[in-house]
Amino acid sequence: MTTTQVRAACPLDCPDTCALLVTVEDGVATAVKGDPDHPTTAGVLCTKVSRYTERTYHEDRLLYPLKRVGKKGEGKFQRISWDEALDTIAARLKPIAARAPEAILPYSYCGTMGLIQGESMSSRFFNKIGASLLDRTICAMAGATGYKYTIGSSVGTDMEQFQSAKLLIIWGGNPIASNLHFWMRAQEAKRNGAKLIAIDPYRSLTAEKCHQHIALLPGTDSALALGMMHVLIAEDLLDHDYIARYTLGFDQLKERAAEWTPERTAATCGITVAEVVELARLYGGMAKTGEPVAIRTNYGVQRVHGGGMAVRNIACLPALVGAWRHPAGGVQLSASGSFPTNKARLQRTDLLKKIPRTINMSTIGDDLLRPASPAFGPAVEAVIVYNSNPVAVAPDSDKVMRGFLREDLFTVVLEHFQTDTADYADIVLPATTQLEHLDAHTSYGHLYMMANNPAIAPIGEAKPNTEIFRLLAARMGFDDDCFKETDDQLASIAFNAQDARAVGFDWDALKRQGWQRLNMPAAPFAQGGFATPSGKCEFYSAKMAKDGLDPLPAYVPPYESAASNPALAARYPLAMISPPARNFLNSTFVNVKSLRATEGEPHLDIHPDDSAARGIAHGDMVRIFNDRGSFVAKARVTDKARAGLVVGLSVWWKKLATDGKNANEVTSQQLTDMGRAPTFYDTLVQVERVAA
Ligand SMILES: Nc1nc2c(c(=O)[nH]1)N[C@H]1C(S)=C(S)[C@@H](COP(=O)(O)OP(=O)(O)OC[C@H]3O[C@@H](n4cnc5c(=O)[nH]c(N)nc54)[C@H](O)[C@@H]3O)O[C@H]1N2
Ligand SMILES: Nc1nc2c(c(=O)[nH]1)N[C@H]1C(S)=C(S)[C@@H](COP(=O)(O)OP(=O)(O)OC[C@H]3O[C@@H](n4cnc5c(=O)[nH]c(N)nc54)[C@H](O)[C@@H]3O)O[C@H]1N2
Ligand SMILES: [Mo]
Repeated sequence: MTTTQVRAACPLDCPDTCALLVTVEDGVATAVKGDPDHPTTAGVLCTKVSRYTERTYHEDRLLYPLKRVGKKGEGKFQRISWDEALDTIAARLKPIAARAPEAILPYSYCGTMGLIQGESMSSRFFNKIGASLLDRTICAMAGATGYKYTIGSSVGTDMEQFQSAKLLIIWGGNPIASNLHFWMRAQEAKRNGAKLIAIDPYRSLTAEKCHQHIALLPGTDSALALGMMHVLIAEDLLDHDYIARYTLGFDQLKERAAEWTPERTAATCGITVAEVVELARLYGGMAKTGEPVAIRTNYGVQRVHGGGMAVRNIACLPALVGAWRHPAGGVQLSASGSFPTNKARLQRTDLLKKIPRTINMSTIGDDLLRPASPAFGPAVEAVIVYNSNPVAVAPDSDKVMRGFLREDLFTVVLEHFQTDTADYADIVLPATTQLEHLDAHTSYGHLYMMANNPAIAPIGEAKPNTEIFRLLAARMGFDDDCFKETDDQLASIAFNAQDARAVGFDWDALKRQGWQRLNMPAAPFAQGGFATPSGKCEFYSAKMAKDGLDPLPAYVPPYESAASNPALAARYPLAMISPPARNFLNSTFVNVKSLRATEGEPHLDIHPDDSAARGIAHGDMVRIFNDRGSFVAKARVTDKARAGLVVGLSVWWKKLATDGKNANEVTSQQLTDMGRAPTFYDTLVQVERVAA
């Protein structure tokens, strides 16, 4: 028997981007372990990825191209050859491409975060056609935009420093589930005497383990940050030197923050005055004595109307107290802006003859149903889905489903499994998993460039996304050289070796080593250097004013809450959030039996007061509904959900739920204040017991 160890990287949409060691015995991957030498992975993997071979060799893997023989959504398919699949697709796309190329739409997200199997050959293909561009907003765009206005780019506290913080505010994140290696460092900080505070409407696994949990109303984080600013300024818990040198607009901010008394803040957030005041005193007070105070904010705060503003306001706090002076101080939302990637070269944006229209992936429900019009352009006639499962994950799911049901829509899905979305495809193409293909990775949680070597041969007739788009390009008659580049050639230009941060990047070396740290300073903004127009942390943003936004930190209330929409709340009195379940990665892994067994079935966490008022007992099946739709789940009566809030951990495969539906039946297509992103956690519902 020959046994080898292959260096790989986790492809999942998670900040941790772990370095993997894959054991291969006689061509079969038998184990996936975390690389003990990689500083952030430290030999530890989450349960999901330690089961990655179970997913790769799953009996339901798609092994051959398929064509649909039943009705859309029914899930009846028949095996066909690659030739037939590619010919069918090219025959359908060619006339559309000649007549109205924007009627062709790619739909993809982060099933893999790889630079190569993500958007490289696929973008070249769609750019050559002149297809509609896809605005990839579904996850992080609100927060990224708010952060950018304030800090300049997605650069923040280095995750390798958090263990030295003395105060750690975990703001809108559940790292035990979704950022495990940060949590390991948070625990180290705790052992070293740090205080941990969670700000989250739900007592998540993480909030449960922090010293303090502030359970504010969803969508009110921007108000809490303003209230903290009020106290920091009123009690002079400020770093005047840092403010004078490295920030812009303090005087205007002071006026704005004056409006946010602790009383007003507490009333808006649904918490106590003491919680507001003590949080600010602790944060400012510790910073004043030179202790590192850090904020790990995450995407949970920005899936609401004011999501951009929430992140912006939070991102102002470290500059007020000078927390950036310390490597373990500051704030991290995402590290993605640290990486000098060569996206334009990988994606060949120069192939575009003109700039096509852009379709927002977060409103795919409406846009698939939209007829041609001068404002919209042609109706969507063909959609090619890869690295994503929109029928399960996109908001306002009934509309998404109705869009994909359109008889005149030609749908191709590249997948590992027959997902909810694949059920609506005309042609399904089997794609390789991370163990079967090559890739290069950035991270949004740490600062290492990563390489993924293929460990095993493709299973069945599966092919990498890149190869599928190469073959499609040939069928379409595209003979540009860029469609002949191999995955290795693509990976060799993934990072810009001329950039000081990636100096010495060499693909062959990276493949051998698995990972290489970027050259980044330990404390990125100790001496300012923000990538904003002024080079400062912008409390006042002229760019925001130009973009039609309030140039100062402000409070943008939720679309759907008791305070902002009492008429709606009279009918649908409960706020619903649907954050990630620990054993799934969005909708990935829901079909892996051992992981689904741990999550059990779709649940709804509901406070005892709210369940009692509705005659709901623990374990009852309940229907969660609003004007957009409904889904069924099993009630868990628990005070983990504050009164007035219900929580349905997500994202379930619809077809694995008893009613064939999931939480996105009730979420809306309303967009955030910045970044045109979805508002999954800005949803009012009513809940009722389902008759047995
Ligand atoms: N196990 C697992 N890991 C994942 C994922 C997964 O599905 N499963 N998904 C990955 C992806 S794509 C992403 S984007 C990240 C997401 O990462 P995060 O956004 O950090 O997601 P969670 O860790 O679930 O944390 C969200 C938390 O925000 C809380 N929350 C909801 N609304 C509000 C609010 O208005 N204010 C505040 N303060 N908190 C709120 C929720 O209760 C939840 O505990 O995780 C990634 N990692
Ligand atoms: N209600 C609710 N909805 C949500 C969220 C929420 O918190 N609540 N979170 C939102 C967030 S943060 C995000 S990021 C989105 C995520 O939405 P998606 O990006 O759609 O993520 P997944 O559901 O994991 O689906 C990814 C799919 O890509 C496939 N895939 C993986 N690797 C490859 C590959 O190499 N090739 C091909 N062809 N396919 C591959 C997987 O099999 C999987 O089916 O969901 C959003 N939806
Ligand atoms: Mo995400």
